[in-house]
Amino acid sequence: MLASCITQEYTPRVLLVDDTPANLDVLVAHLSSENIELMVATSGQEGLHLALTTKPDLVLLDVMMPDMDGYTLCALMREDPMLTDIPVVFLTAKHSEQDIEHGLGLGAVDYISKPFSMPILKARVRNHLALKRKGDQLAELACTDALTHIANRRFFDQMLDQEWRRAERNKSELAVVMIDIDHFKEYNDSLGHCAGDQCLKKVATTLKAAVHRPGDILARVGGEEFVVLLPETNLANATLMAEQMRLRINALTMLHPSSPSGDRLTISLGAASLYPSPKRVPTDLIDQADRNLYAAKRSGRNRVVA
Ligand code: GH3
Ligand code: MG
Ligand code: MG
Ligand code: MG
Repeated sequence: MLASCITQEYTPRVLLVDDTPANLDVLVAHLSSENIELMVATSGQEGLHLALTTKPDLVLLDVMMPDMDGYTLCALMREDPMLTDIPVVFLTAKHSEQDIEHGLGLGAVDYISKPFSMPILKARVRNHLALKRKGDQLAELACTDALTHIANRRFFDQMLDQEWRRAERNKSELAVVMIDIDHFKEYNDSLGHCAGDQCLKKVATTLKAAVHRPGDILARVGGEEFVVLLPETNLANATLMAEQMRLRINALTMLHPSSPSGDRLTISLGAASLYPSPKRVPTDLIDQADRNLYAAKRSGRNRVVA
């Protein structure tokens, strides 16, 4: 799912991992004056668990811990796609040149040796959090359609790939619905490009309202073309969702004065589903939905073909 870090109120979260409770107490006492939500773990294992479940924006990590040392935890985080973007700062008594080189070599963004200056630690934490936020915002922009603010084609392609592999592993069915606005060229020609843009926003919002399950993804993949990715969904349920979308757009009763088929804005939809296997590729699914969409267009528009 697209996280929204651009527009939402934001309190960064920092995970502190240290096996010595007194060290954690000092950090919590000083960092609690910052606009930060703090979480603490007293072992490497607990740190890994909290990182996975809470997705912090920064980890301050001790090195010497009995169950799993900080170097190991940092290396595990770098290898895990869910954790690899979370910056790690080592905060440790180990201060030799080799220690620091090793820690930074594991992908930590910073290495702070004890004893350290609390004001400098705070300044570094602020800087790392600001960088993390910029990175998150860029990542979100790269996945978002600028006009409608739903997912874009890049994000859709990534998710199709990911869900394809997941469905292949789980032997589950994967469905898509392709959606295209009817006679949109005429809409633009008669009402103007600005009205066309407003219409695209309204259609995106209306389609989005029909997408309820957290794993389902609606994206704008072309000028007036949208697609919904529906994991673990059969053709009957995909068709049902497509029909609900068609009805929601009909219910808007948006005027389309130059439409060759009536005076209201409508959409055509093509649904398809399959069980991913090594003999097939994701474009097989998209191509089938596309063929059904064009069958819907040829047979009169404002309809679903599955
Ligand atoms: P059909 O019912 O067969 O789909 O006909 P159509 O006119 O909708 O399809 P066509 O592909 O001929 O035209 C699509 C139009 O969508 C052409 C283009 O001007 C318009 N369009 C594409 N992207 C945008 C956009 O970002 N904003 C606006 N306002 N119009 C767009
Ligand atoms: Mg320790
Ligand atoms: Mg089109
Ligand atoms: Mg069209």
